[in-house]
Amino acid sequence: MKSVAEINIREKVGVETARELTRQNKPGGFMCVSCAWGKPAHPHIAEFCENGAKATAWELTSFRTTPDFFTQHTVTELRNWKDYDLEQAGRLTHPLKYDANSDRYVAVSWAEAFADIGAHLKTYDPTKVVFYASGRASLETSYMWALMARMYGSQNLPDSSNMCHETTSVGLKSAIGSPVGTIHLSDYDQCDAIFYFGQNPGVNSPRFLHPLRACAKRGVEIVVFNPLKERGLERFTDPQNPIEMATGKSTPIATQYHQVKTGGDIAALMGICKYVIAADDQCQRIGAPAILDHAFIAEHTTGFEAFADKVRATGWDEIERESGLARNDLEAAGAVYVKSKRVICVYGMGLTQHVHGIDNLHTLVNLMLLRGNVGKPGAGFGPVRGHSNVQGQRTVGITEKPELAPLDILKDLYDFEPPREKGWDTVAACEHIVDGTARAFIGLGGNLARAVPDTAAIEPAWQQLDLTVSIATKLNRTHLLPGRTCYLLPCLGRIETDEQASGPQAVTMEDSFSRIYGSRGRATPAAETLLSEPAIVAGIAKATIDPNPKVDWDAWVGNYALIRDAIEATYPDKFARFNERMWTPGGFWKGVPATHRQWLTESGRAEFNVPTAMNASGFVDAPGRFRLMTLRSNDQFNTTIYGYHDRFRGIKGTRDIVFMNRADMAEQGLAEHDLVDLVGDAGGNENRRVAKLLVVPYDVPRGCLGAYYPECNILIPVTHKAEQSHVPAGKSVPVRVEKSS
Ligand SMILES: Nc1nc2c(c(=O)[nH]1)N[C@H]1C(S)=C(S)[C@@H](COP(=O)(O)OP(=O)(O)OC[C@H]3O[C@@H](n4cnc5c(=O)[nH]c(N)nc54)[C@H](O)[C@@H]3O)O[C@H]1N2
Ligand SMILES: Nc1nc2c(c(=O)[nH]1)N[C@H]1C(S)=C(S)[C@@H](COP(=O)(O)OP(=O)(O)OC[C@H]3O[C@@H](n4cnc5c(=O)[nH]c(N)nc54)[C@H](O)[C@@H]3O)O[C@H]1N2
Ligand SMILES: [Mo]
Repeated sequence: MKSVAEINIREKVGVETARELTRQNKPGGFMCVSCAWGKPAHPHIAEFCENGAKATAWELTSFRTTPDFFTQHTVTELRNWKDYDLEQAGRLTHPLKYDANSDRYVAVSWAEAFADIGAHLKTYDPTKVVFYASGRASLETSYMWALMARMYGSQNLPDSSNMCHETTSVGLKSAIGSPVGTIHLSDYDQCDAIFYFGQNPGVNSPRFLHPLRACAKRGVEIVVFNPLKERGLERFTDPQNPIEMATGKSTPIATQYHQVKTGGDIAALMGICKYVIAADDQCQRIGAPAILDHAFIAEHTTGFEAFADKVRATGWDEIERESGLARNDLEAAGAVYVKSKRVICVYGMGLTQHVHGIDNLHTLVNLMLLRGNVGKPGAGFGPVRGHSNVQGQRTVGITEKPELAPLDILKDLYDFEPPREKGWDTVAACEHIVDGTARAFIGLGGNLARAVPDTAAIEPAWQQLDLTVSIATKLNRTHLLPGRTCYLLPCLGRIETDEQASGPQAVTMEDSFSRIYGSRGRATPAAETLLSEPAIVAGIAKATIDPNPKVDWDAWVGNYALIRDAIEATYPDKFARFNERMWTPGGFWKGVPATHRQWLTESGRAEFNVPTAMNASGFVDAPGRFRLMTLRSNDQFNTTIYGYHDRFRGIKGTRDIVFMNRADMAEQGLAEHDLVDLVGDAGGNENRRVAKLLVVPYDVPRGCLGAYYPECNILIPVTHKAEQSHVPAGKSVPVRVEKSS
């Protein structure tokens, strides 16, 4: 509460914000612009969390970044500002063009901006243009975005998912045939156990703490695997419960907390599986009831024998070494798994952002398949998604993978020839920006140049692009890397009234549970000069693509219900009666086949996979080489820095820190509050360095370090990415620690 009050005062928000908070995540209200956690049909009186309230205040701030701001500050000067200060300047108000002579952004008219962007785009090979989306824009905008790119001739449609849960999209798809989570919010009312890997709910999805607390009170076993003791997983004081707040009482959450080594989850999971399979072997020998669900395995899966053989052949010494956990502890986790009838597994970036992230997921799937823990109530996969509509953007066609888009339907509906070749994902886009093949970058939200790895190589290359266009609400570092021609186009936020020809508009999005709902903004727009995201996309599209009688961009902008009709026509199975169902309390479900044990895999069955590695980090340990996890503080939303505290981890007033085990500190000759540099240690000519971080002794496993994203992105080679999914491997980056000079 205190933290929310602080930001409300700092942002000088008015009564309007207080009013909007009462509508946050409620049927008929607006859906939070922060994370993608589910919106219950029967919400709490205040169905928002600390960080959701911060996100609302951040959007409804009374500060403005006007053209006058840019007469006072050159772009070169602004490049020395911190991420925090850039966004703190407030909401962007006018369309802007970069003027190289004065090194400033100057106001232009919307018409001029669209015409010039279109004129440029027409001169490029479309396959050399990047259309990035950051996961927040609505389904309506996202559908138009993907259609625009394809009509123009580009399948380069990376989105933030490429840095995030793409490992889920690839790993779950190959193993169970559905690329997304399989549970409903209501499954948390029915599970007996939760296995919880590498996700930080207290910070990144705080409304999850309510169902977690309810589970804890019900006696559900919550078994956590995380190198750090995250406060939200240890205990929860409910800010909406007056007794808990007044007495400081809290509910313990985790029943077991295993501080796995960063990148050690494959080994930990193998250990649990080893216990479970050994217990089943033993039951078979003595004729006791089986522990594995052999009927499920026989009917629904393939590859069990090979996996079981691998598990039996893997020794406890290897498992202990690679996971950093003791056999006893893993057996205790295995015992919970064995006695639980309905298990949910939850995970986040701690599993996806590793070189062997796919093996992380596959081994997790293996564990769940052993006892048929998918496709029944109270059991299944609960990946916690990031941006509020990141999953939905993929659902409506923002993807670089041609096989995931209904290209033939688009061709029929709109009478054009969609590109068929694979486009660039985020890492490929970065590589092509660095090697000079990319000509232009068009960004729908986000702060890509700051969110990606290898920022020192990216930044100069970015400015060599022929055209850079960003659609944004606030100024960020990506905007300060202008290409030869550069536009910054300010848009309405989701919480604001969006008035169009047919009246005020609503939009839709999809959450982590594949549920889709409407969202209506009512706050006064930050400036009268702003356009909505659909209007900006239409403006660029009309200036770039030859008129097509089948696509009436203006009609769509005038009435978003028509865009939803188009989405329904393109995806009739998922979006039947879209306009009618969008106001269903709790959302309508798009359908996930694995939930009904329908496996859309190559074999038509759920697949056991033998992991290809035991260490997910993708590099070998060596003396002095650490595994760095890049982390989010409690005071940030990705590259948006709300402040310099990380309350739950005891950090105040700075982000320039590194968490380190005391024994490692001693070995490195370091004392508390020494300053150190982190230096890339991926081999070769390493000159990646982050200087002068304060060493904070912390309860992390030996050999592991924690420090903040995005400041540490400079340390991650662009080639250090997950196999297959290409998610940058930000959770185990090889680094050395040097005393600062
Ligand atoms: N307030 C707020 N909310 C957010 C965001 C935000 O920045 N701020 N970001 C949004 C986005 S886009 C996303 S994707 C999500 C991200 O939410 P999370 O998935 O929670 O992501 P992180 O905070 O990066 O890291 C998650 C956890 O992984 C643990 N971890 C690191 N390495 C390993 C490992 O090898 N094994 C295991 N088991 N654990 C490990 C870390 O200790 C940390 O607790 O949150 C979304 N919500
Ligand atoms: N090292 C490391 N790197 C990481 C991660 C990590 O854990 N470690 N996490 C990765 C993950 S999971 C993700 S999702 C990416 C995030 O990467 P991005 O999604 O690219 O970055 P954000 O910081 O979320 O984008 C913030 C900007 O979005 C704009 N914005 C905000 N609201 C709106 C809106 O309504 N409309 C529009 N058009 N713009 C808006 C604002 O201008 C703001 O400055 O970073 C990835 N990078
Ligand atoms: Mo994300």
